[in-house]
Amino acid sequence: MTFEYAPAPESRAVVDIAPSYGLFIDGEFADAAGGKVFKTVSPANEEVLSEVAQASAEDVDRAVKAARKAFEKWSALPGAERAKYLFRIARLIQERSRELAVLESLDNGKPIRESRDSDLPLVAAHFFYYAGWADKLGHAGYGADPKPLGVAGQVIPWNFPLLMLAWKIAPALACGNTVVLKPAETTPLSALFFADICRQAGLPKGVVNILTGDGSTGAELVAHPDVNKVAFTGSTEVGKAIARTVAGTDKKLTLELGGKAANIVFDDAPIDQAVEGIVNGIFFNQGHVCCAGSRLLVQESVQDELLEALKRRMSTLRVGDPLDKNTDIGAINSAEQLARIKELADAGESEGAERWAPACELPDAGYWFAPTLFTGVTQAHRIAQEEIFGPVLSVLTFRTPEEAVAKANNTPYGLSAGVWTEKGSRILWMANKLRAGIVWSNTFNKFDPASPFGGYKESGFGREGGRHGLEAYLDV
Ligand code: TXE
Repeated sequence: MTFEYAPAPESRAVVDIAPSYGLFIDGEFADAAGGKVFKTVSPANEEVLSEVAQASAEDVDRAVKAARKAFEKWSALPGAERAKYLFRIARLIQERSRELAVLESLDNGKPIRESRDSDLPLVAAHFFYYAGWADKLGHAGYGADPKPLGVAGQVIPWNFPLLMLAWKIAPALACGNTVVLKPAETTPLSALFFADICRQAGLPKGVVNILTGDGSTGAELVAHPDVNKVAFTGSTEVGKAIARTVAGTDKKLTLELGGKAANIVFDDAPIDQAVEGIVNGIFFNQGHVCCAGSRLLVQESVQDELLEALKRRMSTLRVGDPLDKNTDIGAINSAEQLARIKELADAGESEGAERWAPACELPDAGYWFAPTLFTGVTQAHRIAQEEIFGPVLSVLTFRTPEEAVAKANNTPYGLSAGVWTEKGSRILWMANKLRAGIVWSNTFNKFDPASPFGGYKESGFGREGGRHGLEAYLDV
């Protein structure tokens, strides 16, 4: 099936993208020492968006020194003064959210409807929320006068570039730390735009430093001896490597890693509502979501009815131009990620699961993957165990709540889960039994800056968001 929809793209002319960007160190943009650069492309058509500096070890050192110097004054400011800067940043994000939403969709490939209606509002909300804490840290439950840790080295992924930046930077600054942040190599642009917002907000020099670069820059940053706190969101593999680097030092560490969430549907759940939740759970942001509901566990008695409704709904999803307001599923972020998704989907087929996708025409250029469903999946299949991080749903069945819990918990991960049932007592029972940091009921992918977020097992440790998120940036 092909879809015809009004071509009403949010114009790319909304945002000015410079042909090249430097590193943001000590309040100034500067070329990388050694002059290395890399290109960032739009995954929707492989167009080069800009050329960005690749930070070297020398740049990392310079940024950490700038952050260290800024820490003395920043940490000594009264909390209410730090709050003023954070409120100013939050308001500037709101004022410039149209530009930022377009930039994010161009660099990442996500639908403009999502960057405009989900990412950007949450980014601003995060800064507002933590601005509110800056002068109330003595009331956070960590003692009368908790102290900031110092310089935070933060490494973030490409799936929610600006939102992950907000999750990392807002609490760090509210608590009085200074920051050196490295965005992912495929999505550096919104972080550089944010650097400009920091300047516009009058943030003192060196409080926020942005180093673009690849994994080697991230590795230099987390290993730097003058970094006091490391915060990482990304793959479990790199998270483990970072944990090894940090082990034996006095750095504090929080890790937000992968997931393989179960979305569990009981036979008494309203089917239409559950279908919407399942679709949102796995196809939001092309499935590039650590808490994505990538395994559907459906009670056997409603399997046929649910799958029929789900396939009908999947057939209405529009895949295409991220800047088109009607698009539901945008581009896969990179050729590497597309290859990973393809490899796992092929493994699903070769291991014996049944593959289904609605007919949809994918653009010729760029990186695309149709929304895909696998039935007949067993717990041993790779697509039931490994994070695919793409628009691919694996369906398993269960008969009893106990079986649902056992299957849901049978992965190395423990980030999130969803429970669909009309029975309140069952929701509470399930929430206690599921080894997942977040359990949604009769909804999915709901976020709020006041709610702590984080996982069990190989999904990492530490919590971001809410009052609990302050603890990662304070000596208590
Ligand atoms: O992640 P990486 P990738 C999962 C998802 C995806 C897989 C690989 O399953 O398919 O990871 O994605 C920086 N020291 N998630 O390769 O490499 C890197 O430059 C320090 C889940 O993109 O972990 C980038 O800024 N930093 C996840 C960031 O780490 C290093 C989100 C993430 O990249 C480094 C992303 C090193 N040695 C992927 N090597 C989630 N939890 O949401 C790389 N980096």
